[in-house]
Amino acid sequence: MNKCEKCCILICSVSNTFVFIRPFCMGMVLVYSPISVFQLARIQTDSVAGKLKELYPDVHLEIVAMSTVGDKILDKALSKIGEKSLFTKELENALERNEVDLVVHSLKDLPTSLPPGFTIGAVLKRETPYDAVILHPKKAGLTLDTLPEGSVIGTSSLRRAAQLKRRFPHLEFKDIRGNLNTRLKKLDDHDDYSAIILAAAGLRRLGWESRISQILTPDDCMYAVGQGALAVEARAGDEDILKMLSVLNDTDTVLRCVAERAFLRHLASLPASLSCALLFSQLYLTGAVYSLDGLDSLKETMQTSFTTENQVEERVHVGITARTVLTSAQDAAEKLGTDLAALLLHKGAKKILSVARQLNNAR
Ligand code: DPM
Repeated sequence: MNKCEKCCILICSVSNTFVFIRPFCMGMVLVYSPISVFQLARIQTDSVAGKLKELYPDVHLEIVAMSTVGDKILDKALSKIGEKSLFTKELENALERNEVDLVVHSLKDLPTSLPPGFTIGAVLKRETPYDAVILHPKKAGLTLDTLPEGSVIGTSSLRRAAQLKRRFPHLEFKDIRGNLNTRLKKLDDHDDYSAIILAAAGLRRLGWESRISQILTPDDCMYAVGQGALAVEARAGDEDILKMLSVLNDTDTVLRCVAERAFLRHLASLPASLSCALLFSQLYLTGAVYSLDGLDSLKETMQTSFTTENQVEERVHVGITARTVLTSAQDAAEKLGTDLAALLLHKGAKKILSVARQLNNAR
């Protein structure tokens, strides 16, 4: 089957699973049964595909599922796997071989530096970046504050456990593995956990919003870099595809995520978390690092303002090529993230992070 120059393929991934979408020229008939290994990955792919179809009605899409090395390590917490590229390598290989043209990811699962030859061509409008509490049905009506002493909360995120331990010292935190469906089942079918913590965005996309009993604001738990935003990866030299993708960019989300990813890249950290707001051309970034026991922490806030200088250049910021967003604003956002990380490092973040790293390796 010939592929039109302007046609492309999307791959979608969320932590464990990846789905490809292949758009073909108008008039080409496709018979393909999409396999959805992981429901959330498929939903995210469909949403990006839907937007592309609206913008480019002549493009036909095909969805293919693919699993990766990371996919097969189900018995390990993400924090222990450490290497985010385990979830992206096979997909990038497929991109490189021109078998596919686009990959849809949860931005927070993408490393802050991509391998040469790849770029994030679009960052879509962020859903809520906050974490959410899902209670065991028997605990209905309670909150993290009112759950009894010693209640067990399930999370494999060091970031969540470190912050929540500090904020709610009467609770215990235990690992919980598997994809979101498995975790909900583990919560509901047994009495091991009183509640679990998951990203509100993932729950919303899956249509499980009704299970959210509490949204954690940054005072309780700051979120992960890029949480809630979808990113589309492509070949860095693929002009046609990058042009197609650029219209999907959401300016606010791009600027916030550039600052967040610059912060993480400079910190190269474990439980780094943050909150970020963009108001009237002012970008505010609060970043923090926590020790795993939740006892030690450092938190700082910085802000920057954007000039309105009308300059859009081809430049990559922390792996993102956002052609529709002012370069000067992206430069300022990247500098804000780097400066905030440098400030935390100057104040002693390194010590907290190296202890956190050792403790995590020993777990
Ligand atoms: C990353 C973390 C987790 C995911 C670590 C963190 C949670 C790991 C776990 C980097 N990726 O947040 O501190 O609980 O074992 C992931 C989810 C989503 C994307 C699920 C979730 C959906 C939300 C989104 C896993 N990746 O965080 O509950 O698209 O941002």
